[in-house]
Amino acid sequence: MMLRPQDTATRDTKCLSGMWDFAFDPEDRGQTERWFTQLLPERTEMAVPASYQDLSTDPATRDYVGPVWYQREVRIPRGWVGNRVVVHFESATHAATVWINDIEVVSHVGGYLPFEVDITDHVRAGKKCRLTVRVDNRLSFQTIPPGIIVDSPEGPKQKYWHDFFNYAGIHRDVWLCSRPQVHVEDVTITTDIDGGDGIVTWSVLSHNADLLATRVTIFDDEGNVVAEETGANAQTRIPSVHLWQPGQGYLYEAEISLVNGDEVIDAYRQAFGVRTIRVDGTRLLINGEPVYLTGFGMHEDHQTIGKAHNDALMLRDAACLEWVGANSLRTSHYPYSEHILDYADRHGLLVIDETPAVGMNMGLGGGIFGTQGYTTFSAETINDETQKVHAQVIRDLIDRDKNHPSIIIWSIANEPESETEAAENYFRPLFDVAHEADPSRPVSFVNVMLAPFGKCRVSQYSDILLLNRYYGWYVDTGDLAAAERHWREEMAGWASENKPIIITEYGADTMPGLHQIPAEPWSEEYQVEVLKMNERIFDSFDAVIGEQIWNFADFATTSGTMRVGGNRKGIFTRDRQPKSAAFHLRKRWRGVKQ
Ligand code: BDP
Repeated sequence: MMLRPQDTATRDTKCLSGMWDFAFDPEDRGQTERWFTQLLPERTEMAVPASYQDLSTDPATRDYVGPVWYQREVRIPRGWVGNRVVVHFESATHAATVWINDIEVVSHVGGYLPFEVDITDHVRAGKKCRLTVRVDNRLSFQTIPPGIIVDSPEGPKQKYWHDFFNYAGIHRDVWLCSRPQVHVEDVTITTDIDGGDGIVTWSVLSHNADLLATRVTIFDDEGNVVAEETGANAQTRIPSVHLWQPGQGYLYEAEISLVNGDEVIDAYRQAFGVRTIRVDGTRLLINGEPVYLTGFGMHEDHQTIGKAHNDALMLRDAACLEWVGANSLRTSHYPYSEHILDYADRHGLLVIDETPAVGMNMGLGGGIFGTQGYTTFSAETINDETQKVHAQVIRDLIDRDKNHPSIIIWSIANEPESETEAAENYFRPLFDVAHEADPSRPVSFVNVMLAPFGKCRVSQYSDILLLNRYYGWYVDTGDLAAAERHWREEMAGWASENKPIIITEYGADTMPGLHQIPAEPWSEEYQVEVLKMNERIFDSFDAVIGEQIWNFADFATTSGTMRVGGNRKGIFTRDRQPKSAAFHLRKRWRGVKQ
């Protein structure tokens, strides 16, 4: 339950991004030595937002395991007297503790979702305060995603089972916000269609507003009022509604006001789109019409800034998506910056929104990551406590993202172990958690090749089948005839389930500039051949309603003999230039499939 920082008639924001003081704390002394009470010892400078790993040329920075400290001075604007003052973090990876002057005000675990705290009692309008944040990049079996720390003579090493670099730091903007003492705390908007009209239903939660009325005014995208209604839990009708459609992200805005007669005590604006989502047999219907998804699993990953959000780089990604004809993406393998979802809302991109539950499969990658020999689900590894954290991250994700029309499916995990009884017991309740938190969208998880058709015990709970398959790469490497035969056999099984199927990963590592005929793995030609082989299969099964290639762009990973400067399965390079496969896709996606 948390609204976004916003400037309205009753709310102000001040962005705290920029240069901060920064210090490593390899011996974890900062808390006992009370670093938050003073200027950080041995401090350097750090940019916020950014991952700190790639800003230095020192390997110790890149491989650092443990807490780091961020600090800056903040002046509370003098006009904020009488308001609540809140500090809001869009994300800090993976755990953070925050102090205002000498007082600890909040701790949060989970690297990809926002948190905030009301600091009114610790600050004064017009005066300065010291803001200190301890950010910890360590993963354990009780974090999502999981990892383990291995001690060594050189110091601790972080191991994990997911295939992207463990970037850390303050990755998104930090905000100082003001809001009235009496204020809106949460809003949930759902929509339906009745003939040509839109039905908009909302539920507004407020703090201390018992004596006030809740007024909801709905504006179209030119700012005209199209409906107005009073009530914290109410409904209204938009006559001749402009629907939110794939490729045409029409947005309305609801202004939620707490009013005392004519006086507006608090105002918050929530964008929304009017659209419906329904699964019907093997079809996914948006506004009653079947959709076919084209696009990618992506990463928040860029040169130098790592996992930080940057609007300019987002626009370049968006331009590449549009150029190649993608109408969808998956936020593999964690919740992305809300600004990406806003973009998707405005442009009608379809989003599969994923939790950070990745690398929960000890059958996979142990060889690559050098961490074999664990059991995925056990009292000592991924256990009941992890499951509680996982349930909470599902709730928090849905709470943050529920009002985005672009989100059409919740993915509760990527490629977990799913062929065992332990996996079934772990996941069954998590599907309920997601359905309870949001009855309006399909819930799924991404199935891995180790749990093929007939073996997977978790996909029975999915509303839509999301499959990752590397025929022609990790199996039948270089043998596309066998790959096609095996893939077709397996697909026939899944297609008999009478559920829609989206292939959420397929592809091949490709070194840009490596050319070979006949095509062999790693060449640009082979990547094209792998796509074509997959497409022949997708086009011959009616139940396949989407194709998302792995990956949109090359990205950073941990070191490994199968990773050449990171994962090279991108259709674009890490600096967002096309490989040959991009031209093939552009023809396919901008032609027949749309
Ligand atoms: C899948 C994972 C993805 C990896 C990909 C690969 O879901 O994170 O990057 O394979 O190996 O197992 O390229």
